[in-house]
Amino acid sequence: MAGAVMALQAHAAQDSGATITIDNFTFAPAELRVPIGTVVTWVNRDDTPHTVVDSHQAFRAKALDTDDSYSFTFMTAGEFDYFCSLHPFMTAKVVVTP
Ligand SMILES: [Cu+2]
Repeated sequence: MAGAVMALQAHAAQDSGATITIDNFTFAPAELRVPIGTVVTWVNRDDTPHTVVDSHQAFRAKALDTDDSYSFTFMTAGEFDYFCSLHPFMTAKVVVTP
């Protein structure tokens, strides 16, 4: 049991990924802080299609159906405001730290 827990922690330390869940017309977390080089994956858990569009065109996902996902690797520090182009009231932010 202890070995399994340690293996899981080792995997998490090597994995430079983060996940944002889309559900009930909401991005969660609303603000995600990650270091440069992180692969951020958005997963649509809603029963409605959503998109992920950066306000400054850094990235743009096509419409994601239920359980579809989209990944983007952040190679620049800064604040990335994004929204769903189908429901522009859905807004959130990724903060990339150097
Ligand atoms: Cu949407």
